[in-house]
Amino acid sequence: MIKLYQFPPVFGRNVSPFTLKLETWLKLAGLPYRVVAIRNPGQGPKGKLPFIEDDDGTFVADSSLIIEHLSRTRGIDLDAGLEPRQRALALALQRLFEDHLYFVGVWGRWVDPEGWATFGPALFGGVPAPVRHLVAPFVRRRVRRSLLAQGLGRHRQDELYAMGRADLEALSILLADQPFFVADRPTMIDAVAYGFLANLLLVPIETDLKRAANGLPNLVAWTDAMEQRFG
Ligand SMILES: N[C@@H](CCC(=O)N[C@@H](CS)C(=O)NCC(=O)O)C(=O)O
Repeated sequence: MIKLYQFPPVFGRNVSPFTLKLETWLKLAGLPYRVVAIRNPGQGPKGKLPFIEDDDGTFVADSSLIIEHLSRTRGIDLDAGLEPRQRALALALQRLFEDHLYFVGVWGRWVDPEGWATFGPALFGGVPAPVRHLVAPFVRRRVRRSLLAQGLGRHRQDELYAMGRADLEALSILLADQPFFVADRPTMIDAVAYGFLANLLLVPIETDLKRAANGLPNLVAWTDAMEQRFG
């Protein structure tokens, strides 16, 4: 069976958007898998989670490359039959989620004092006190440095959240009252969208970004409906 390496749950949930995307894709594809919880992404081939170990012992890292690998080796294509325009829209949306909105969400959890006040204790609460006081600020500083290197971490928080809000409003307009983002059935982009929107809306970390998402009723209803089916 496919072994899926990912972080242990926090708040009883999978709080990694990329890993939740992959789990949702696996459920949509009907592929059985076994979760192996690890805390250190450095154990993976690319230093990030998720990664998988396939039945033949092959390790594959990166949610999109894993989906490509599994689609090829299992002969599964969730996007079969999509028109070029639907595929193009799905790709543009995926880039919005993964290469932009993701980093605003990381800021909300790790840098924004309001988000960190809940996320920090939930993440590091199990670590014994003396070590926790060293490890939590160390990891937080590392994440902040990574956001600076990525570039979005150079903005003021109000500027950054305004960008995130614009992403969410665009998503809300594009989804409109459709049941799924680009087709009349769930496709890969819905796994992506659920991975990110569930992590914003259904995780108890309050930030201005989450409040902005909560102001968009169709995104909230869509995420709740996906949670009923795939949560
Ligand atoms: N492009 C990668 C991104 C994976 C990623 O950023 N994973 C995060 C968790 S959501 C991670 O491992 N972060 C830990 C770190 O960077 O040390 C994918 O699609 O899998």
